[in-house]
Amino acid sequence: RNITRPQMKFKEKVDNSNIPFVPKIFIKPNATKPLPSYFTNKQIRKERPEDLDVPAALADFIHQQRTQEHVEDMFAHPYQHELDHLTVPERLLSKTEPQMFRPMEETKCSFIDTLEELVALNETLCKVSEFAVDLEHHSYRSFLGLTCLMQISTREQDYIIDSLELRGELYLLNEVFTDPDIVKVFHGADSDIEWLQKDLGLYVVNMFDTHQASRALQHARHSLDHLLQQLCHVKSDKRFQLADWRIRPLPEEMFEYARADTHYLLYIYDRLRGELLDFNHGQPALLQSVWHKSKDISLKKYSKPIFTEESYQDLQKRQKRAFNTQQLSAFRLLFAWRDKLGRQEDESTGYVLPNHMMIKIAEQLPKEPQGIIACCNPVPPLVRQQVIELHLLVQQAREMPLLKAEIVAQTKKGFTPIKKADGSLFGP
Ligand code: U5P
Repeated sequence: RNITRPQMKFKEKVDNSNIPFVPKIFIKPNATKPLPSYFTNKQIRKERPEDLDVPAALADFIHQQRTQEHVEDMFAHPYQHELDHLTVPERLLSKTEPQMFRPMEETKCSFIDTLEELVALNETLCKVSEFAVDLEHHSYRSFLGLTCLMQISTREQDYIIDSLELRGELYLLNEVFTDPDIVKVFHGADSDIEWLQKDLGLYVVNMFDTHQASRALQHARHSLDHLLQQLCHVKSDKRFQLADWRIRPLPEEMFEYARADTHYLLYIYDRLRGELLDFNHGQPALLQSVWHKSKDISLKKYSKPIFTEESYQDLQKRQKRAFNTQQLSAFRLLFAWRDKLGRQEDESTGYVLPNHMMIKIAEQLPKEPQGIIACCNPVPPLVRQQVIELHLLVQQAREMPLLKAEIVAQTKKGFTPIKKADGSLFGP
């Protein structure tokens, strides 16, 4: 099935530049400290050099145009102050009777893909004291990834929000997401918090992470599946976890799967709060620690992958094999090529050229373009399209002089080093 790229319809183009991520926020509901002028003043924002290749340009830009204060504002967590001063109210630290979830069959589930529906949902959420949230994300056909769906459940109803369609409007939910009187329940929010910032400009104040609760309770396993089985006696299947969530209209099965992720979560939250209190004979210390851990996760800041000349090292260090000078050179060149093309075409680096193929090319240093193709199965479309360019990079790497020890090692494997006209030695 051919899925049209959702990025094509985004009103605000995706920013894959090497400029660090700046929060997408221009209104700050529930502020106890106002948003810095950088975000509210359109004029200042417009001056951002969107198309420049940084970090060099970023450095210039910082020096020329901004006071240090502006720069700190730009990269700070917009709700740092509110989160630092958040205290857990008494009612959330004391024992309450768990409220049973409603049977799935009797619960309404709305699909939200218009601004009107979103505004109505926001109104509904303003009136509740807690709701559950989860996201589905796609990371293969996009450089930075795409938040495709947001699931929300109240005690009454489930909602599935098309966060591709409403990408530019979902910031409206900051009104409830940052309201300290409304608890937002997540399971394993680490990635969710970053995705909310990256795609939707959303922040969370007053969050409870059931994954952190499960850890504090030293359960045998900390997955949502496990909690669903233990506490709700429902069998979940993770068949669609890695499905392509960009697909529209959303198939019935995926719709049902997505809603189950939040449908039971408020009940699980109730039960785990009870367990955390029981664990310490009614003392709230352990429960308090889960609120704190959850707050720390809310304080996480999304940061964009920034390319530097050293970026390749992380991946290279994870390899067991030792590259010689030429192989390492090829690896660096391929890594830089892949990063550049991924940003330009808005594709993941894994789509442009998967790690194992990149390593194979660097290792084998094919003499012919056909040899590069032979390292890849199946051949990624952009590799096929740019095989001449790739071949030039491999050739460039082959021109690097090998160290004496590397030549000796190669000779032992049956290769004969070649002496160049200038006397230096060449590998095979
Ligand atoms: N996800 C992964 N790998 C995993 C589990 C989840 O990439 O092993 C991503 C998927 O993109 C999925 C999203 O859409 O996390 C949310 O997962 P869940 O919270 O619905 O389980």
